[in-house]
Amino acid sequence: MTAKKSSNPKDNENLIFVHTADLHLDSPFHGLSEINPQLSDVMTKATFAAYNNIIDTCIEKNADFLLISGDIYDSADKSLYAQLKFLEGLKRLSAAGIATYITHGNHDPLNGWSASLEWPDNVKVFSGDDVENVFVEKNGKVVATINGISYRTKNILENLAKRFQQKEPGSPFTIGMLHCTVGSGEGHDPYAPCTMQDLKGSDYDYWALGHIHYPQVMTTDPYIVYSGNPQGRDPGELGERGCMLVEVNEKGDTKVDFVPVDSVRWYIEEISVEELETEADLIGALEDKMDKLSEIAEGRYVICRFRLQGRSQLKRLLIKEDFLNDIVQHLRENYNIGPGSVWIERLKDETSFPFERENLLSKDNFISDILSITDEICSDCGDLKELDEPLHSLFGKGKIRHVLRSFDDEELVSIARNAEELLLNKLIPEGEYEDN
Ligand SMILES: [Mn+2]
Repeated sequence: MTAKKSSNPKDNENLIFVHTADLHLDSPFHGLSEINPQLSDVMTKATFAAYNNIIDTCIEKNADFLLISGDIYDSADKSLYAQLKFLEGLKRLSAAGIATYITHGNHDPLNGWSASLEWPDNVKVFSGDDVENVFVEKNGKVVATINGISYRTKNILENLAKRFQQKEPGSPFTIGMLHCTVGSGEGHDPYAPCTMQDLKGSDYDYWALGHIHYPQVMTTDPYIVYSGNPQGRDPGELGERGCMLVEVNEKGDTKVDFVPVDSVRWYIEEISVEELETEADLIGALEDKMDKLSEIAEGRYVICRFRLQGRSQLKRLLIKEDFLNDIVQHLRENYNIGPGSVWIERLKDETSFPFERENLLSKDNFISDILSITDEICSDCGDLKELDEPLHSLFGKGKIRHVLRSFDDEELVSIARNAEELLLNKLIPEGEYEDN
């Protein structure tokens, strides 16, 4: 880092900034448009709505600047519409005297297509050649320094964290901006992989990271923070989403607050059917959960996947053709598009009959034979492969073979277990569930 006379944030005014990343503007949404065109429209606009809420937050909180740590756009060949919307937000910030600092990530590398748009003067896009260092001045004093680097191309596998120079003693509040994978980064492509120690070693005060979509403050000394993406886009991006509001006082004490900015929220909820006996009980339980979600989401749109779990006689109803579909259709018809309403994305049956398997297995009869055979099949790869053969003659034909590859072991085990359940249901009369 270039040596330059440093100073702390000025006495009576704190340094305030907002950190975001992974806006993924104009992310495509599939599957909803035919079932619910209105909600599909809300989803299509949701990434832009979240971005606008971030701009509003910056203006309301009188922030000094906004940091965007990569993946502004969803694809390298970003749409012109997304770029124009993005520019609108930057202009609003600029008019409020708020600067924006941008690093690009794997979804929007510098070598992708960009329209010839002119950014406002106080927008800084970090280069992809090397780490750049910018000083932030406030009332004639340097109050912060920001270091960052963009992705030149998508596949950056270099540990970019090692390129950042160490903070020199006496430097002002120092920020690093990077789109990277800290640690294992489970479920994410390992772009710009680095360790927590790489980041700590630079002695910075705040690492504004992008790439991992789940918001998290990894450590507070120093602050190593993923803001997460400000709008969840599918059931893999659950719960509240937002940006980080950071305030640093004259002593350098730092406060980081998560500010939700999402307009549509995704949930996956488990419902136990153990205490439920009738279809009315089940619908009641679903409606209760939907009311609770609507409350938690504070007026946002909610999309939820329900997973039914546990052992219950209700299973006899759940396996009836179209039983679950009818419930979903009924609850969806009661859905009124509007903030606070809950849309059921899927209702998944993961329940089982109320048999005590261990108990049945301990006996010496036809049923215990069936259970032992299933156990044998499930524990032996060779037996599982044999199971695949007859299934393949069903699914390996015609057009379906283009979409359905052969089953993996996990799927075969689940097919065998389901078959066992159906057999037991046929073999054990309803009244005798409890006695077995
Ligand atoms: Mn991303």
